[in-house]
Amino acid sequence: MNNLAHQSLAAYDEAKQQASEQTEAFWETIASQFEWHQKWDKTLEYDFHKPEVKWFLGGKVNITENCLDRHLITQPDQTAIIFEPNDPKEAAQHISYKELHSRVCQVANMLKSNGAKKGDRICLYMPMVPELAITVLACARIGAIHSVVFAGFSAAALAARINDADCSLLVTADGGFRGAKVTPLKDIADDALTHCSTIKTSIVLKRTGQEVAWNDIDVWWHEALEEVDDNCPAEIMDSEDPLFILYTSGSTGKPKGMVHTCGGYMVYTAYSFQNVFQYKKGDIYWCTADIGWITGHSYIVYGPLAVGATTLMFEGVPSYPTYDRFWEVCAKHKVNQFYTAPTAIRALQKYPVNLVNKHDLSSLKVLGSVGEPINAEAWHWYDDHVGKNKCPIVDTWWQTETGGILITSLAGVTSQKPTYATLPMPGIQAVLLDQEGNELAGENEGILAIKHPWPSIARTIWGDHERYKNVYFSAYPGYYFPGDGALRDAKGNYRITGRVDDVVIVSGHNLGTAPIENALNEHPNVVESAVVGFSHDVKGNALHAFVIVRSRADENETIKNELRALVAKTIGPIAKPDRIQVVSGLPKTRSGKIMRRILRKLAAGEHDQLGDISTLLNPEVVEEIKRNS
Ligand code: 7RM
Repeated sequence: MNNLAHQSLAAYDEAKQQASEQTEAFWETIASQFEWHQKWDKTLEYDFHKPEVKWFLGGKVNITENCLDRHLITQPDQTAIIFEPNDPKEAAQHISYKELHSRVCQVANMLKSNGAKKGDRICLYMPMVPELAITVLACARIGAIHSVVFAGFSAAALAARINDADCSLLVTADGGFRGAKVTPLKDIADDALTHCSTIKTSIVLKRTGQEVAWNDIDVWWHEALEEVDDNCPAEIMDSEDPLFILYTSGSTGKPKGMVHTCGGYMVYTAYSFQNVFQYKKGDIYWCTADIGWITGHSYIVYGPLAVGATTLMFEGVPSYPTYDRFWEVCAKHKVNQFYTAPTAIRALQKYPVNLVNKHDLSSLKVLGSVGEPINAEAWHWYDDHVGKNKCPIVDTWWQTETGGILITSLAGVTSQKPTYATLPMPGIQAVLLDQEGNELAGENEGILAIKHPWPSIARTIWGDHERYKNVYFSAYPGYYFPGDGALRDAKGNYRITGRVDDVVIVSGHNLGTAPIENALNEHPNVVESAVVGFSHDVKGNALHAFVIVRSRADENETIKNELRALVAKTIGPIAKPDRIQVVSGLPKTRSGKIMRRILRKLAAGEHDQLGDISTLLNPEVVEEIKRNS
């Protein structure tokens, strides 16, 4: 397994060269280090025009044998999962590989005895407890396709996802702890199920002990588990059989069920985990994401377990019981690699730095960032106060659709550059395109695209291959189009500048909203901003800027004039927003991404057409924006 790792710049350069000159041979070498029931007979078949991508064709594999069984021989007593509960007074749990294997097999048998079989879709609506990771793996064990729905989503969002994939089984819990709040998961699931006809059984884990209503289809987890043993041979899967569906929001309302498959996903998540974080045997690795997101799938569960790592799962939130919980947990478990999101860093940065400094963070070796561009201020705060300027920071760019990290530095191996994700991983052919789809050379700015498939690219959108083609392969034929813009320095380092599907045409000029936001954010009193277009009699479209200022006292005409001047100076007078609205927050998804679709509706005055806003992190700011517009 350690042959996956490039531990020096020379080894990295060599891998990169091989991966670009003999891409298939490169991935064959990596893939050979996993356990296959039968080796593949063709490495890659693809056509981005169709589009179709298949890796390791004819290979037979089960990802759980690679994440569990093979470690039983080499390190049965090694901790696989450390569980840190929401309440710091509740004891942490350490689950060894041996125990995890046994519990996964038991749950797999429980799913089977409740009717699940290979190819069935199973919806998981659960809190961040070990049983969630165990159920994910149990599905994979029996070849059932898991669809994890983040436990912060509403009944309507859950029902839509269950129905889209015709799930036959639901696994949920009575409730979930998150900070001072208790989420009534079973109540929400019951509500959702009144709109779903395909669910035959709902298995309910007892977590909070709260009272719940009981229906004919409900089964208690602990009772069902008593009926089964832990002997469950792994289902032999084809490389290209679906492993899971994970929904991601699209620019239209309906979520896209991205489909990932067994072989390629396994190979790429393990390879990227090993190399990006430079994990060493015995290290404690912590990714603060929720398993409801792709980051949790790839870099809490599958990637780390595939390489035999110890992965920490945290049930709570960074602010509970106090704003130093992250640092307290790092010190308590002697975390070596810490991977979080810029939105969390920015939130914690507002509190006295003593909250960081009072904890012993000397175990930290590597810091990671994911989910959105990391601004310079947050990058340096993270570097200075958390990493004490001795931990490399990996700024990892990737998507639900890419399955794994595509652009990043490798911790301590390749150079970092603040606010830059830096270089494409070996085997990843990133390019910059202009609006017409011509490749741009050298130092430049443009639309990010990927030229050649990598093993963990999503294969389709569940039930809608046409949409998969339209969204990712039609704008620039022959390329995978992720929807992000980027700039590239003379050394080939990429800085992701933001989404490019938010282009507004003002008086015939194409304006990316991301560079305008960057200009607004340069103002010392601006914390964050979002710019959207609205229709305008004369210009066709005009710009509406939503701006969060450092202090409400800064809200006056002077700052608005300064902001207009700043945009005019940085981009040009044409980019000056017609409207600048000071707000206390921006509507965000639970993973911290600004919901521009909602801001566009607000800017257009279409207050009644916002759709379901209950899945937002902060639905209350929408009300505030409405009141003040
Ligand atoms: C992993 C994840 C994907 C979108 C992507 C970008 C943005 C993610 C970075 C980033 C700048 C980064 N999956 N994004 N990572 N932007 N730098 N390091 O977040 O499907 O939920 O979102 O997130 O816009 O297209 S995701």
